[in-house]
Amino acid sequence: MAQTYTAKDITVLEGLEPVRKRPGMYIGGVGSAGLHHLVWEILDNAVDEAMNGHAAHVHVTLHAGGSSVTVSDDGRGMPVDRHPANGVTALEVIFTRLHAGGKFENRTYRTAGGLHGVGASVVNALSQELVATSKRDGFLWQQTFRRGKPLAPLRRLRPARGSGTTVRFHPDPRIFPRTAFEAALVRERLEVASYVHGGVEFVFEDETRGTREVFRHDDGLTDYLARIVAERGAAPVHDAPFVLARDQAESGSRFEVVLQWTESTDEHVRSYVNGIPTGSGGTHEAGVRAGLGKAVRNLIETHGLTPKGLTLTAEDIREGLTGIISIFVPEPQFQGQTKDRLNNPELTQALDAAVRPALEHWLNHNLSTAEAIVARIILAARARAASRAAQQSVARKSATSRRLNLPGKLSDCTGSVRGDTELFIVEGDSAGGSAKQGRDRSRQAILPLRGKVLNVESAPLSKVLANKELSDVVTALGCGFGKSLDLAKLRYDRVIILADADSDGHHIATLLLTFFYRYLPGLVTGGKVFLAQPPLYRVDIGKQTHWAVDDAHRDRLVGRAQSTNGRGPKPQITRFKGLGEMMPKVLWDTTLNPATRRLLRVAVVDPLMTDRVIADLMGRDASARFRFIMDRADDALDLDV
Ligand code: 0RA
Repeated sequence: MAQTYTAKDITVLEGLEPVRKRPGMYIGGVGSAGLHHLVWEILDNAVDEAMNGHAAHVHVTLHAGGSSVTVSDDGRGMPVDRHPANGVTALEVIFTRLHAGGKFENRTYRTAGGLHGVGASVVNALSQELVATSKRDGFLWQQTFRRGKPLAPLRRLRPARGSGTTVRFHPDPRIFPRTAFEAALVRERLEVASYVHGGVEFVFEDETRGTREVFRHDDGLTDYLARIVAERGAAPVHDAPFVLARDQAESGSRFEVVLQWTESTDEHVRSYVNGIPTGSGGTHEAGVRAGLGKAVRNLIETHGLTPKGLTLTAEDIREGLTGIISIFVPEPQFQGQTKDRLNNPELTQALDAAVRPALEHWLNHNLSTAEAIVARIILAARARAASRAAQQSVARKSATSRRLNLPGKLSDCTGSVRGDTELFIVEGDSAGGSAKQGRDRSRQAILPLRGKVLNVESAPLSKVLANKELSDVVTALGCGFGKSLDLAKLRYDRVIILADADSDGHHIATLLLTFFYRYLPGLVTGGKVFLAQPPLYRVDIGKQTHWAVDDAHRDRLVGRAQSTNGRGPKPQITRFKGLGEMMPKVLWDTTLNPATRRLLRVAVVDPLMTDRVIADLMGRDASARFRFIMDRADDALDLDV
């Protein structure tokens, strides 16, 4: 028995000799990446068992000292039966025969062509010691190897319930200059695996630090997406993400795609192939992008949402998109210097063909979500148009000065109090004068604007950029605009439009809001824009003075005075012609003082509706305006002409 074993042993050693001679051919190198390949290789076997539904737990231990790892799973256990011809157990074959992996290791998906996916025998060949334990058929079975060579035949240890596989190994210091594993790398790999294989529990026990972490996400990629969106701090544009999972039995591949649009100005898509990140993307990402673009364009076309004069590019459609693509294929092909780009050509077509109809269907069945996404895309297109022009203008200006040149008309706050600062954009120079005198100069800045602001909705871009009043506003805000808008650079905590309480004032506020929404949308959606509420009437009742913001407010004040005072003093009502008439002290008391004033925060409740109303009311097409007015004619009760 021992004799026959020795004879067989020699052939086995011959089998693994090439691995020890040229380890780089099998694991890429003997540096840190090669060393960690050993863990990924053993881990992949356990994950595969879980992925196929046979195991629910994968447990990884980094042992004290850092140079030994144990991977165990509660799957079916490695087979221990003997091959009828040579009497060698299946377990021993798995660890001693160089093969491309596959049926013995039960692997469906190879993690990477050439590098990993070489099989447990390669890990065994490069390990000083490896102990394989299988629980199966009512017993615990174990075999120990040294540098790929069995120390003894497989031993039946003791009766045991259940099933599973445990592999512990120490990399060979004769092969690897450094044999200590990095806990952070292992941890990261397990965490990603817990999202990519939703429902499987991964435990990482790090004896080098005495920590134990459990990773488990029953909603897999959906959980991962929620985490990425939260981490990136980008508000989602819609609640539930788009989720697509497909099993393509005939090609042996399966994939999952989750997508969510956010307010972020960039696109963030992560992709994985067989659980391995594909940092440089590849054919799977290309397929998802193609299908997604077509689905969104079809939706926009079907519902007639295309804005006039605006072309939507593929980048506009994907601005703010956050997504994860995870695909499993039996024969992945990688390319690129770091081998992190998937190159299987058939996958582009397969993913395009799956994503397009599914996403289109989802959008059509979630119309409010679809509208929010389309509004986000239109916003991106407008910002891109603005930024292209802004870049040209910046290029022109940078020749003269690059530093922040605050407009001469701005009376900035002194900044003696940190935080909680406000910029008042004030209609007219005389009102600006009152505001300057009445303000709290430590935290309130005043920018007076002369006359009507340019209507950016119907003006060509060249005119918008050349406009002095608007460029003063942008300079004072300091946060850029268009695609280069950066709210973190905003110089104030609040931007407050202070215009007269009459129709001219409303018009000016509308023009400014149009400018903000089109060129600095983040300012509006970020809740930074407010409307001051200056009074329209002064109501004196005896010795008391009250301020009314509109007619209804005035009538309430008068009515209250008459009911409480009976035949008291007759209220004296003064209508302000404009803010300029107001004494600085009065302006402070009624409009500027944070303790007593009222502010309206500008919010966008329905982006698509907002886009349409601005386009209709402020755009060049007068018939849209006419329709809007006629539709609402019945609501206008008191036309004060
Ligand atoms: C081949 C056949 C069977 C199990 C496995 C391989 C197996 C391998 C590994 C590696 C790590 N964990 C594992 N778990 C299972 C058994 C097939 C059967 O029971 O019918």
